[in-house]
Amino acid sequence: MKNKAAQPPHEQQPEDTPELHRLYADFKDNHLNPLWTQTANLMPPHPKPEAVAHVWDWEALYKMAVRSGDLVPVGRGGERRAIGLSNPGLTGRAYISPTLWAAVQYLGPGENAPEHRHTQNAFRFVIEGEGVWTVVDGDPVRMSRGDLLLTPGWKFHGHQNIATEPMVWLDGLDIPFGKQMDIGFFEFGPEVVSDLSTPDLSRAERLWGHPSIRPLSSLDDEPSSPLPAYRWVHTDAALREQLLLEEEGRDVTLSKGHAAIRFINPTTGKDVLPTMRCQFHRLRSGAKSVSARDVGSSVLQVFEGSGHVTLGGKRYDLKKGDIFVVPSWIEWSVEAAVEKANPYLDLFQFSDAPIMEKLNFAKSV
Ligand code: 1HN
Repeated sequence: MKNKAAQPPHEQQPEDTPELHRLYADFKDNHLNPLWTQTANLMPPHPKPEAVAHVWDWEALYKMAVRSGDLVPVGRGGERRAIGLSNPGLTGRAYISPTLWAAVQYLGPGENAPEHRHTQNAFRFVIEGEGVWTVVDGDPVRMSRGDLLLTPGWKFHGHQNIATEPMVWLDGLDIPFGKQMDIGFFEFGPEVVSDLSTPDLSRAERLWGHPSIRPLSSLDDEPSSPLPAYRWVHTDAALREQLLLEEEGRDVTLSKGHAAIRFINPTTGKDVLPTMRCQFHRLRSGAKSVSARDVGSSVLQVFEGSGHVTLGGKRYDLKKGDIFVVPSWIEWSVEAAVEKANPYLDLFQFSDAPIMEKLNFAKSV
């Protein structure tokens, strides 16, 4: 290799000769690929994601979900009427980031999504509507506005809508990560959900849904939360009280006017799922979050209110239901609009932070 001292090391390349061409052709024929032609790409000085920042408009998503409801049956084979959000930088794949899958799922009145199970972890977040029960390992779990519902890996799950209205919600899964790692197993369950009852609370919530209390019959740590539903009444109260305490002069918020919570697995105090972190943010009218930059990717959905997000220096308007992705190492912050109708900007967030932390790749500034 010629040593051109004036160039940075990663730009040093060999002299272009016929022998070199023959060597490269032999590499190709023998399924080899030399590092020196792609060092800068494989090892950039900081993360340079292929995924790009992007905002999806809820109104447009909702209308297309309704059209899918008219045209596409839900049942065995396709399994779910879920429309994946495809990052414009990850073309051809329904991946919102290299690790995360986000979709809007539509279930019409009276419809039933058959039971199945897979290794991949999943959750649902309900932006509006009611009348759907998701049956997780035989336990019917009510889905209502503002609720976070968990479907940890390998638990059977199906959904039924008993209402006269359709319901649309956000699905989050670790599908891209699982696909890259080749970890996936999948099995069909019953075509109709195994328990058609519609209790207000699932059995697992009756067992696990009491603040900081656990049953003595289950003292072992579990990798995923045994609590299948995190109810809006609790989320809302936790956020409201943070802001009230702040008003009373207590230093309990992330920054002025920015309340935030993490949903946790009651057996460990850690994240609800092994691969995904779920959090919720509330910004008081006019408040702005501290600018953040993290290794790993995040997806957020506006639950209520409006404002804007600054992603990599570009400003995007946000209104109810809009979904945006924050790729790795992209600087971002959100700001709540000053509007009469809504005193807050409420945002649901999920990320791959548990993966980054477990593998010791997490980094934030
Ligand atoms: C799945 O099981 C659901 O259960 C939603 O609602 C989306 C995307 C890919 C693979 C499985 C669900 C999914 C999924």
